[in-house]
Amino acid sequence: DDKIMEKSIDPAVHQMLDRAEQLGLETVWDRYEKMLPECGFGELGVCCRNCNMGPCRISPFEDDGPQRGICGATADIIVARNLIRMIAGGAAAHSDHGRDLAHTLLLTAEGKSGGYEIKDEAKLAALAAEYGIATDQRSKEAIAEDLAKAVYAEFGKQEGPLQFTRRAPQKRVAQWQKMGIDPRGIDREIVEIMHRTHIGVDNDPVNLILQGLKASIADGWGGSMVATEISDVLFGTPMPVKSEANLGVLKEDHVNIIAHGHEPVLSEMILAAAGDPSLVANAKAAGAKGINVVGMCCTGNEIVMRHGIPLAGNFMQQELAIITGAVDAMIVDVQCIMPALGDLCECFHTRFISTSPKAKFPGAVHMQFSEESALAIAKEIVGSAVENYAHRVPEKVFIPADKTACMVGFSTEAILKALGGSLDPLLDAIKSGAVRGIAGVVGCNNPKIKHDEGHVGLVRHLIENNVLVVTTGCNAIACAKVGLMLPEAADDAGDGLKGVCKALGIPPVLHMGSCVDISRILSVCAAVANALGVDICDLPVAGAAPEWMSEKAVSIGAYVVSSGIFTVLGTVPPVLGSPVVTEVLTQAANDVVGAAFAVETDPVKAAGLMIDNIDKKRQALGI
Ligand code: NFS
Ligand code: SF4
Repeated sequence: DDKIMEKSIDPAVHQMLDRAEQLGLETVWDRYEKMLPECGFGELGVCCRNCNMGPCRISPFEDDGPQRGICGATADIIVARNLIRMIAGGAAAHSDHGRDLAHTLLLTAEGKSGGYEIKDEAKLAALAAEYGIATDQRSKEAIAEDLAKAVYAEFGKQEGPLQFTRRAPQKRVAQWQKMGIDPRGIDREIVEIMHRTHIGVDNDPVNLILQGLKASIADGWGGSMVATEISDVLFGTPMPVKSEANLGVLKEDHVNIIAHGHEPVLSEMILAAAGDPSLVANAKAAGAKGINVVGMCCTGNEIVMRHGIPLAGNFMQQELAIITGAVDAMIVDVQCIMPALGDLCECFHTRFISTSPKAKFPGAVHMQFSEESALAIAKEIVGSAVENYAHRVPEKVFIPADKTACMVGFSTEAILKALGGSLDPLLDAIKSGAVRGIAGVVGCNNPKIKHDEGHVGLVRHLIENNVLVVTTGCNAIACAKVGLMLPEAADDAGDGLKGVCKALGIPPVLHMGSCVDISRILSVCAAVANALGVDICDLPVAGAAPEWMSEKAVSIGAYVVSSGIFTVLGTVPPVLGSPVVTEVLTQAANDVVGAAFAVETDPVKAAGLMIDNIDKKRQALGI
């Protein structure tokens, strides 16, 4: 019906929402509607619970209601504090993910991990060189041990700099230093946000925001970059690979396992375990044709990039996957996993399995994962899924047919390879105008926006206007589902971009990975800027998060802008209650970091803002 059609552009979602309605099941869209109208104070960012004299909230009407919190905090102070606490949450999530990878690398180097190996020695050597670690005549384990310890130390450092920040052009680093936002230790910057936002500490909105930017840089050029680079060392650097995306990748006649969450440390082992001959034999003995592992959200991005494992869907589809009745196990680790899954799994045979000591869920069976005995535990988990296949209720199974082919795996290294080994062909295409510029389009889904419409509408408009799109996260999954990640999609692009894509055999929308892999986008931008002898803020590039919702996305937005890249947000951040914070983010940031935010909920208009910015940069470069 019409109401369902309004919720998403995805036909698989329409069918599943229809199915949910028939079965009387509630989803994120229903809960969103029940929540309306959402709290106006919260929307403006003017409520504070940072101490127990409150909670306080500032009235948006100057002549009616309190204009200060009980401690005297103004709307500007409260909004700034709340915003940077969001950055702290996001930076902590990404960075703790990075820390887990460093830990796994260390265990692997010491021979203590239960099944991991060092898969990319070239990357190991390159990173070792970056850290000044000797590689001559040394075993990969010895090099990896030094690298893991050096990377581990980045988190607890008291004084900077963070090594990977030095990939940024010198001008950028100098600007960060001038503004006092060149991060020291990753953890230190996050802790300092929590300190400064405690009652009675930092009460200057601009000073607060600067600390937010500093912590966000420690995320993008620190924790996230660590997560990406060490994942590549352990699991291999992604190279182009074909796969499929959408709920149709579930198979009626297979044991279906969804790996959902974020850290490849778990999903890589689940994949390894699913290939175990005795488990496959068990699946067959139970009447299944085999074991079908598929991915969801960023874990999905990690394993599709490295192994071509299909993507079941993005954030808003996690409940719908359960409603297919065909999922034998939903295996999760951390981040973006809805606590609603527990109740929903109880309506089906699906086993909801949590694995991280950091993330337990109502209704989940907890099978704690540990790196030391990774493969053994992964086999137990997969075994539990296989055993559960027998409990599947055939009448409850409904899998939409929709799935779309995609080509993914465009790491920085893969892009260089596609270009023939150097950035020159890309730079030439940008100079000639065939490629007008590059846009990073990333981020979540959010029921405030018609599912995937923000993503796809924006990306289509960009490529039609010859802007090459690089993407990660749930945007990448949205693009994969509509076929934008096929070389043939070049036909949907403007003539210039189309020609370049056809010549190189690449799609106009390049899948660069999970959200921590936005660090890959930063590395590419840094390399391009360094090749041209300019700063990142001089490049014809722009960023967007059309349907963002998470604190991680706030940190991402902050570090992308801090890196000098103009960024458009498609959902309104909770800052409009503060004129000062709004002005700083949308205007003054230009003077501080050479870029700023814009908010535009209309995807075509948002693309227009990005294109205008790209054109301005081209003009300034004289191209
Ligand atoms: Ni990113 Fe990935 Fe998706 Fe948003 Fe969540 S899965 S880390 S936060 S919802 S893009
Ligand atoms: Fe209210 Fe100030 Fe306490 Fe916040 S810190 S709850 S504004 S008194």
